[in-house]
Amino acid sequence: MKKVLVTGAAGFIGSCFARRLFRERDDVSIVVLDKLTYAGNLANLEPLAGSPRYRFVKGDIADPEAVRDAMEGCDTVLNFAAETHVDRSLQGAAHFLDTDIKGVFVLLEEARRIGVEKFIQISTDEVYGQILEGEFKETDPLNPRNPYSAAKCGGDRLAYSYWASYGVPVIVTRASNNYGPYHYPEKVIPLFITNAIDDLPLPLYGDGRNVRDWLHVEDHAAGLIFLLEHGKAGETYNIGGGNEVMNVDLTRRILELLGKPETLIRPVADRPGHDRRYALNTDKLKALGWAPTVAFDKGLEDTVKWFVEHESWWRPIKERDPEFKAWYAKNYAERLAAPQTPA
Ligand code: NAD
Ligand code: TDX
Repeated sequence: MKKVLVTGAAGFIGSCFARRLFRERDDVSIVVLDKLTYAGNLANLEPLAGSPRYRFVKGDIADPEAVRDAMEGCDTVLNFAAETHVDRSLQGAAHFLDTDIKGVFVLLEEARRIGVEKFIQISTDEVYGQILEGEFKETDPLNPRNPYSAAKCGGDRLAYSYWASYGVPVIVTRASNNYGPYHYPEKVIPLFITNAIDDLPLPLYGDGRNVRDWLHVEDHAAGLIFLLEHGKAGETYNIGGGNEVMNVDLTRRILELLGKPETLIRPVADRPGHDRRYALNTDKLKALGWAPTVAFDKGLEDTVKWFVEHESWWRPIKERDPEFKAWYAKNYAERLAAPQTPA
């Protein structure tokens, strides 16, 4: 039986991956290593709970002892664990450096020591920086523009260096913006859906014309499972949805799906260094035989429906978690008190 270590699997994408792998492969056992930061939620892993094919280890990927315990006997590692929110990194990057760089180092050292068969480092399209026209290819230069993406870039290249220097069988993946169920409500889609449900303002940064390329989280998870079998060590793969949407259009679609008025849109002060546009070329992955399947309109409709039907998942975070409330006040109070001209 294969034994796979999935770090950060109490979060949004890692939990989707773990649930999917667990569902699809009964010859695989899964060890989860997660620190349970504000973004980690064991409810996301409920379908695995109690199974003999699942073990949960609460711990930090930057802690060698926790990593040694969790990785014992594993042949495959997927590292999802990260500090992931750009806005938080702009207000303090220390945790980002600890987890997104040092944590990757600790995992790589242990993977090298025990000799794993595959190590997938989940990187991000943000390491390329912004692109105003065209699409980023895997061979393009990296030019991250905020502390989050700079830290992820460090982890991305450190992982590659363990392949180039020591032959650790590392694969790096760079995905575009994910969306779907269990998305922590600090990110734009879940924040705007849940605010709209409650008739709260939707704080749209700047002129609202920034573009993101949306990838359904189930497509991301499926792409990673595909790469477990077909990915080649030492290679980097872009995983994009091919769904470019301007933020203001995304916001309007969410309001339309919920039957809420556009007057809820509140243009607010921009994110500093706000990347204008991301777009990924995914020919390399397509040539291997894999492409995403979820059409954005359908994916967004289903995601809105999921949040409408799962208030019991997000209300405790938004209404009772003091950490979330403090973050919301810190990032939005001033912005919402001084709205900008409508987009
Ligand atoms: P998330 O914020 O929802 O979850 C992160 C998880 O990592 C949480 O469970 C948290 O408890 C855990 N964690 C954080 N620090 C840790 C540490 N030091 N040790 C152990 N566990 C720790 O994140 P997500 O959106 O699911 O992103 C997962 C990965 O995918 C990240 O590496 C992120 O950079 C990458 N990524 C995300 C997106 C996106 O759109 N969300 C796109 C491309 C790449
Ligand atoms: O309140 C908001 N208002 C707003 O206009 C928030 C939270 C965001 N935005 C804008 C900023 C971006 O242009 O929406 C867009 C998406 O923002 P986020 O959801 O914060 O995602 P982004 O910054 O694009 O980064 C995401 O994709 C790449 C993930 O959070 C990263 O972890 C991933 O690497």
